[in-house]
Amino acid sequence: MRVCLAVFALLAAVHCEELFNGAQVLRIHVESEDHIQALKELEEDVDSVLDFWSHGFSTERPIDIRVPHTNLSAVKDFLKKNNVPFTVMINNVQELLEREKAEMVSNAKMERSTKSFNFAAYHDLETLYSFMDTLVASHPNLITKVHIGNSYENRPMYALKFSTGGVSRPAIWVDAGIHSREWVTQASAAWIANQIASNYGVDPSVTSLLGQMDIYLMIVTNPDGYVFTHTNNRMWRKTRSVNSGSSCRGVDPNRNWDAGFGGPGASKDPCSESYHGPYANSEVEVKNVVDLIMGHGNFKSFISIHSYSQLLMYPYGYTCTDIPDKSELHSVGTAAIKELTSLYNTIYQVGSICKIIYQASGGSIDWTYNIGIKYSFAFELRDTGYYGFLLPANQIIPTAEETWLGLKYIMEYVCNHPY
Ligand code: 0X9
Ligand code: ZN
Repeated sequence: MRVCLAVFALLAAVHCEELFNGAQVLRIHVESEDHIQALKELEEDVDSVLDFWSHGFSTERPIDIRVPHTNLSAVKDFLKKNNVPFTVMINNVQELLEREKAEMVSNAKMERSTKSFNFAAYHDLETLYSFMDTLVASHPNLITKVHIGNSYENRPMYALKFSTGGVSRPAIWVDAGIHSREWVTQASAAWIANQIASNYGVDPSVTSLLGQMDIYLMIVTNPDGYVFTHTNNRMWRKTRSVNSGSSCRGVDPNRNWDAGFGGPGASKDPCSESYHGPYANSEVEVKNVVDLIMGHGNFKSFISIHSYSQLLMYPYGYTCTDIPDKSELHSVGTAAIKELTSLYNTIYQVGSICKIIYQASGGSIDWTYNIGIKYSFAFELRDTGYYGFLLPANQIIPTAEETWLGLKYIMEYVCNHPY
């Protein structure tokens, strides 16, 4: 359901916000090939109405689907008729959204009066961007803001570059928020940026790491989508580009990289949440990162942060064929997760994208691996689906803290294993 407000200023503008009253998230437990067939039928019939929070079907993992109130009884009847077992994970999506919004409003008030940035809260793009400026201003010898280009809707895209000198030093890339609705990723990345800045010169391992390598951290990799999640639709995942010949907007920016582009695990339907786009790198947000990586030429590691599911993955996604470095990346991943889990006992799984979740083509880390960036990983942060993308803000800091331990392990390993 959409609610539109007419705003009369100098020009009349209409602002519509998507509401999710009575919408539920159903968790489906696929147990057989018949169940998979039934789900495929459901997906084909109503892909643009249902929102598959997990893409690709397997008996290994549950499948979470957001179902609008109006389709709820039909979908439940369909599942029952086909004997597909399911449970209700989120009873009323709108209720969670309203709680989240109320917290953001009261936090913003608090931040205005105390002139501070609260890491335990979600923020809009403007606030995240001004946080970046403040951080850069207070660490001018360590951090620079690199403008890597603009988004489709012309918003600047910034990476924070942590560097203690040198020319084109070996570097590590970390990005968050390429899927805009994965809010805990942008929020954790902000905390991590601050952590790197304040650990430099204090924590010997961070100090020595930055003595040898640079870190590039992009907190908001899909700024248009992120703004849209605040203004119009909290569930927006894709970019905001116009698709010619369709009224549906946006491309899945994690299906748009030049690795197995257009293959299995991506959709050719512009209305799908996993639409791969007209051609590889069609999305300027992807192209800007590709150009930065190619232009730099000395990235040794590329780490992409998503949510949710609590996974640490390595290539490939577009094929289930093992990569040549599988055993090394698997053991690095396993050791990284051991660090992560040690803090709050958050349980993670490690594996290749294709084997651990589903086949997904056109993903970022497959492309970086194929151009020679061996240490390519993707995280899926908390949780395992209780809140899914709507993780309460009081879990931001614990999520960021544990993720940092995993990340730091990978960074140190990369630093100690030059290639
Ligand atoms: O489907 C995806 O793109 C990722 N899952 S999510 O729920 N965050 O959308 C998994 C793919 C991971 N692959 C890469 N990051 N390359
Ligand atoms: Zn994602």
